[in-house]
Amino acid sequence: MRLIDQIRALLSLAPVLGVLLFPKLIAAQAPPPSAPATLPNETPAKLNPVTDSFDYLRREVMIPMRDGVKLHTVILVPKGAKNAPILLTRTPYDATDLTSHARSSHLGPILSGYDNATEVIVEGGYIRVVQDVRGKYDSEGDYVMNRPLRGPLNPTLVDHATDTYDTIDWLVKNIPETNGKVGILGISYDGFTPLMALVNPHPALKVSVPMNPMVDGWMGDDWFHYGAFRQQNMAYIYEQEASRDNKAKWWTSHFDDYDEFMQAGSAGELGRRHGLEQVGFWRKILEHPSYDAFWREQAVDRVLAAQPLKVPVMLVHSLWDQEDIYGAMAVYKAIKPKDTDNHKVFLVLGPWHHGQEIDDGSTLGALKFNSNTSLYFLREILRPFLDQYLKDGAPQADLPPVSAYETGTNKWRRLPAWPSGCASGCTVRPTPLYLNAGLKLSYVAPAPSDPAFDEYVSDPAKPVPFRPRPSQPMGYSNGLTWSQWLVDDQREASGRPDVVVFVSAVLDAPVKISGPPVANLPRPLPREF
Ligand code: PG9
Repeated sequence: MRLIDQIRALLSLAPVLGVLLFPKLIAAQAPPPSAPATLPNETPAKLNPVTDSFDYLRREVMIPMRDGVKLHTVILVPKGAKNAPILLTRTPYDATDLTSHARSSHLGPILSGYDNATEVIVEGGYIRVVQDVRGKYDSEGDYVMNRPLRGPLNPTLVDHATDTYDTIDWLVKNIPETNGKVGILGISYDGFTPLMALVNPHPALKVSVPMNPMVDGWMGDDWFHYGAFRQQNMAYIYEQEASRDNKAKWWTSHFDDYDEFMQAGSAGELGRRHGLEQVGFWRKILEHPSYDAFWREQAVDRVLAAQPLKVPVMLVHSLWDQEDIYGAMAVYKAIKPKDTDNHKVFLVLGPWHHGQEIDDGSTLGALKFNSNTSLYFLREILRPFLDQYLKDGAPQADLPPVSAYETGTNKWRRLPAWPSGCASGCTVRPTPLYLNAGLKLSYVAPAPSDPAFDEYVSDPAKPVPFRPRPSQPMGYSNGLTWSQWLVDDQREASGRPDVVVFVSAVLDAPVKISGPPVANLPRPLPREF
């Protein structure tokens, strides 16, 4: 074999020879197969939050109810608090989220937003407690929409009244910084739970503030308005019940909700296309379209009318409440007669949309008020009202039975009762307004010779939308104006041939309309075709 061939043969054996002759050298260059490469994990096995700089303490506990179910409860204690009262909210809308609105070492920013009346809580030095109701988010148990009281609609041993009692009992025994006094407050669904708390209340419950509460879902709160089903709530029902943490989201096939509903043809069909019959409350809606025992027996105004009034209540109502315009006034009518000494039932009527009382109350749509009506409510009405019942030694609040904001004059009125269309001591006389011939609105009743009716053709295939299209979904974010629809400019609809508009003569003096308007509409006379 030539020398060059011998050299080539050796070189071809080099890798093998290398391993045989210099195993250590090879080994040093690459780890043996048994020891995989590692790079230390930079995430600690358990992070210990450092909150020395915080002005509050955060505790999260699972409070056991009488049936053993534990409810997730967030407790926020101002640092250094002693003998501090507790303000409790019980919510189906995620206690963790409601107490984490900002990443802050200060109590105010993390509370800002829904339900919290932050100014009152923080400036008042209250201990803030927010709890996931049974069956939602981090609480255990089963969820039932607006869980009825124990009884014909709820055969179990537990309801929101018992869960509130058990929660308060635990709080006053396990929060050393408290003075043992508890107030409960909240908006909407979270305004429904403060009403449930009034049934067999815990002795430590000293005050309840239901704001824009859900009271009767068929008559006028959320689900129906006097029987007219509010289809836009289908998304809420789906998201609120399809999963414990609301992660299952509703979807739509049209930008304009009007098209979505018209294309489906009916709410039932739209529900079927979303699989909505899988959630219990939708099945109950389908089973109970009329005002039957299912709705009557859980109507909170009826429930409370049958209960003794043991705890002072401040009902907060928004004059333009686009979601629960019925509830607060219905409860006021039901329980006010029990308040014989005028010291237990208070009512606030503000120029707000749903929940605006804890937001900016300077304007509503095109309406401009001369001040931030919400801040006035929080500081001059709610704060003294809560303090007097919850803070040791706090003064008696100088509050009238009814605080009503009078739009137009932009004044808060102190009234003895509601409605009170005139000074105290007089009887309230409603002023009739008549629909006259020629589409005239008048204080004068139509003459017998006037035509008996006006008429127009209404095409069910072209229903009149309650808002200008494109019909936006419900919601408070992304620029949606859902909250303002009760103050929309409706001139666009008034031009439709299937919309009749009655117009008064030009007003020659200011007109004040207060109290609940009552519409007496004769049964429509169907035309024989
Ligand atoms: N009352 C509000 C609501 C309930 C049900 C459907 C839609 C809205 C609320 O609790 O926010």
